[in-house]
Amino acid sequence: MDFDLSEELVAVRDLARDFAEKEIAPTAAKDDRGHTFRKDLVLKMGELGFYGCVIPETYGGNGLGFLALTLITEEIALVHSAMRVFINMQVGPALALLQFGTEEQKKRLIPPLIRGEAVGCFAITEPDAGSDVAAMRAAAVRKGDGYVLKGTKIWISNAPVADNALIYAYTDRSQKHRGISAFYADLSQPGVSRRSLETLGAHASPIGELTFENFRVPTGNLVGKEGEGFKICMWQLNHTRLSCAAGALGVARAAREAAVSYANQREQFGQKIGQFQMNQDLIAQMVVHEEAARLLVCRAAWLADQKQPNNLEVSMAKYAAAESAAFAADAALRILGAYGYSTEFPVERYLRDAKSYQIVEGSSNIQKLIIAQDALGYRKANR
Ligand code: GRA
Repeated sequence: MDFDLSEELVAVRDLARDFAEKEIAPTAAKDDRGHTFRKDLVLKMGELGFYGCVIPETYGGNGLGFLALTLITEEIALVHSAMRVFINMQVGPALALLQFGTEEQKKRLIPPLIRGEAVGCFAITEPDAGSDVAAMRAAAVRKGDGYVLKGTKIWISNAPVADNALIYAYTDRSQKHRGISAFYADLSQPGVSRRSLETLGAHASPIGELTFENFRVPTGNLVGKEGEGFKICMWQLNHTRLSCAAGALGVARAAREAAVSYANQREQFGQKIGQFQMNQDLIAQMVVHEEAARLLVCRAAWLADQKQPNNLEVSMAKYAAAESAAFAADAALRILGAYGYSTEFPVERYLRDAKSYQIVEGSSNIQKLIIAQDALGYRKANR
């Protein structure tokens, strides 16, 4: 076992760190307050090859791998968590196309995603279908050389700004989850309406609703076969969950660093507040939860790079990292007191952003369900 990163991975991590410090940090607070969509940063991350890590060179990627992608995601989220969401919105659809698309689709659709030119998103969740994906109601009916889609998707990251979307909809409801299909759609076509939504955190990551009414998707944009949508969705989520876990690590680290720095400066009752054991208790827990989560993220990413099944490991990593981010941000706020609660410091943003990780890409409860059912022998997570 080797815990050292290769020179190549260190270089990738340092590139992402440098980019985040120079290009994201200076306006992070302003972008958060202004709910600003930074298309320029989406493009720059594309130029730097961040979305191409898990895509082969043939389709515009660089093939550096999943470990590289998690290192990049952590560095971006450390500085501004909302900015790492763009990674998943570009990489999630690109990966689904890479795994399930035709050669023609891969050549046509992956490179613009990887360059950041076509802003992507994926549309799974509906008003009555969150954790229970198969409860979705969106339906696609075959008509001539295309499909006509109808339905509403909600809480879709990038919905207000995306050029394209990977949409999941039923083509045959009688087949239950085996009747769901996946479509890669051009959102500039008629039949789409969008509504922006506001959330507690991740303000610079636009989110909203997509409603489809008489929305045509050509047959050439069906991804995989009819009825393969649920499988594609689960496969895709397994990969975007991993990047999401790495994002949570970034927030956990940001909160821990802010807490340690403050505890080493702030004096009360004649000594640095780091000297108080109640604060040491919080800091010790932050350090251990974050480091344990990082090892789980690294193992899950390493397995992906070895092309080994890793659903169980991804669920463990996502659960541990999301909880560690939420714990660390809450603890940092306690340590910083009024300064933590103040909008003049970033800790309140860390707390708002951290909470998202317990919900998105499969809630903490869904990850626990996957882990426990595997442990109990009810349902194998790695299949
Ligand atoms: O029997 P079968 O051949 O039909 O196959 C079953 C199973 O083997 C079928 O699906 C297959 N399957 C999988 N195949 C490959 C299940 N899981 C996988 C997998 N990982 N890989 C049905 O299986 P089932 O277990 O009976 O399904 P279920 O009980 O309906 O659902 C399982 C589960 C609850 C885990 C699933 O629905 C789930 O993961 N729900 C969470 C949904 C979720 O994560 N939503 C995320 C929304 S997108 C988002 O949050 C964007 C955020 C962006 C960002 O911030 O990054």
